[in-house]
Amino acid sequence: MLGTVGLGAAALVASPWLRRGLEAGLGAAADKDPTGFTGLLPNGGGFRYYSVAASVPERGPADYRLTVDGLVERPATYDLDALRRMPQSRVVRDVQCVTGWRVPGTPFEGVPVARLLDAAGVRPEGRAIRFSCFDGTYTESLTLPQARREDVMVALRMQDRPLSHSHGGPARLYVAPMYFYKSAKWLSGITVTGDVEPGYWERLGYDVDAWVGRSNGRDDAPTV
Ligand SMILES: Nc1nc2c(c(=O)[nH]1)N[C@H]1C(S)=C(S)[C@@H](COP(=O)(O)O)O[C@H]1N2
Ligand SMILES: [Mo]
Repeated sequence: MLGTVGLGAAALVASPWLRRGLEAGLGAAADKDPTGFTGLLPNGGGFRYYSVAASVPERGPADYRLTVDGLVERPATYDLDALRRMPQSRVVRDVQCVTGWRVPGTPFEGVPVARLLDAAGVRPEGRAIRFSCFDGTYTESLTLPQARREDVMVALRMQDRPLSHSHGGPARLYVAPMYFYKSAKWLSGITVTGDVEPGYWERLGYDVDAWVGRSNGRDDAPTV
């Protein structure tokens, strides 16, 4: 298996798109890693803390809300209790950041995005999803078939604990088969759209279809 540093360096050399993204990211935040790395989490078990927003308000059971809207029959707003009452699924995979670091065998639990889309009733013209965040800045996107995968969820728990604020709690998107930048933290909105609208890092050159091992200039075997 390639070392994580080697993976990052290979991608940097291989992909002009990625290089452009890195340069743009560096311009936007010269004191940070290009994907928003601001420091190792204490006791983070290998996780790094990423946020492109300087500060993010804390939200909990009293004031957290997730809206599902856009091209749907029945727009809805969920609070944390409502999400917790829905059937939860559990996925255990390696977390893989596009810059190379990895956290093996990490359990995530939450509500599959497919369940929320079914509840809302996607209209025939709905083809993609835009995810938004209460940090006010970050966005992500998936095609409808990607969002409907069983390993794509609104995660409420990670490593058998409620998701902490620094990891995007109380609820983040978790897209198991893709690089971790797809897993938008502090999730506040799921909007069904007609076309894919590239997310925050994707406008800076990262791949929209961010399959682990098969995107961003990599052709190594998938790790999931
Ligand atoms: N809202 C938001 N979500 C985000 C990011 C971010 O900056 N803001 N960074 C992404 C990137 S690049 C990674 S690697 C992971 C990091 O998650 P962690 O902070 O829980 O380790 O979050 C992803 N989701
Ligand atoms: Mo990342």
